[in-house]
Amino acid sequence: MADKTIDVVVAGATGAVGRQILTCLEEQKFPVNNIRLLSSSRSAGTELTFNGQRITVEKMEKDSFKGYDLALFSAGGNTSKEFAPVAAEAGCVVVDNSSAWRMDPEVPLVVPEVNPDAVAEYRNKNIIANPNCSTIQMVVALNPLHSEFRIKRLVISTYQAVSGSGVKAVEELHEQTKSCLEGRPVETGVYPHQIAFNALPHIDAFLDTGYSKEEMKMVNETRKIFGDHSIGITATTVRIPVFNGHSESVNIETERHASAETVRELLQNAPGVEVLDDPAGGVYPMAIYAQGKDTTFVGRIRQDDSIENGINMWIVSDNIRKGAATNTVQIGRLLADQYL
Ligand code: 25A
Ligand code: L14
Repeated sequence: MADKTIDVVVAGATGAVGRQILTCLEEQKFPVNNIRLLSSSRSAGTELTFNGQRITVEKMEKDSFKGYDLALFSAGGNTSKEFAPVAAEAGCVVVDNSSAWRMDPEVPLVVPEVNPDAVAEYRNKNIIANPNCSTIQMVVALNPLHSEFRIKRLVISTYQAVSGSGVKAVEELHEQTKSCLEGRPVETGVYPHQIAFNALPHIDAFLDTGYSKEEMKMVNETRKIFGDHSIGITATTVRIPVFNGHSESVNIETERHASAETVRELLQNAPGVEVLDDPAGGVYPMAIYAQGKDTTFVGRIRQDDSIENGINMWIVSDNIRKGAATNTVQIGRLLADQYL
């Protein structure tokens, strides 16, 4: 229903993603009627601004969701496991940013540019999952190639910003950088090693296989979003000392042949994508350029001559925006327009 207004809860409102969700609701002119902001007891009482109004953040409780239509969650996996079913039971549809529900076969995992129709499956549990940031930007860029040429295999290396780990990680990079430059000892907290002037091949926890959970999210979530479990996917995910914006090197093997020129043209017309590809002229996607934008930027598109049907590309997006808040609010919009 086009003219209806929605009563919205933002759970984890004080976090890096939660604050961005508020901005995205404003920017996308989401038809908000009442809005309620929730956090842990640590941040309850904080005042945040939404559409020019000061709103006091409340501690999330089991009865926080009654009478609300839509809850946008970004409060970490454990919080989502505990509270998303409570909100869902109260009749409030949850769009969840954490990894808690993504691989539940009854919960749709949605990127609006790729599988918008999956939103309808929210009815199973009243929960929709928002994918991992690295996965979202990659599938936005790869969807047109998969449709046209069918992707057989992906080899991925990521260069991920610290903002994905929240506000404290941003402060940690800041402090460590200052300490290094001023010759003081470096203190670690969020990350197991110094992140300033370093690269850590370590995001989220390691599994017995030697892969990290972040790497396996890229494998499993990509297959689920494309609805194609035959795609071979292998990833190495790396944290680098960038504040915001994830970059990815992706090697793609397709079933049918695609020239670099055809891929470039295809992506120039793809929703949510902007091609920046004049390397000799210094034009290619960069984290500092993607910062603050909702677009997924693609460049360095070139043939991989080591195999018959191969393409290499470089994909960059703002991990807090399209990788999290923007995508969540877009899913909320699809729900609001069709079902709420
Ligand atoms: O488990 P997952 O799913 O893998 O997710 C792990 C983390 O990833 C982020 C998110 O961090 C999450 O904590 N994340 C989730 N989805 C993401 C995505 N798609 C994603 N990142 C990128 N892409 P975050 O910083 O974005 O958000 C954390 C928010 O969660 C709130 N929260 C935590 N436990 C909660 C809860 N809310 C309700 N109930 C709970 N039980 C959290 O609120 C935040 O809003 P907060 O009140 O705990 O703290 C927010 C502010 O408080 C400051 N702060 C926190 N701890 C301390 C502190 N200050 C001083 N000392 C501290 N010890 C922070 O500065 C922050 O601003
Ligand atoms: O959404 O960068 O599963 O530390 C959890 C790890 C988001 C990024 C998720 C990071 C990720 C986060």
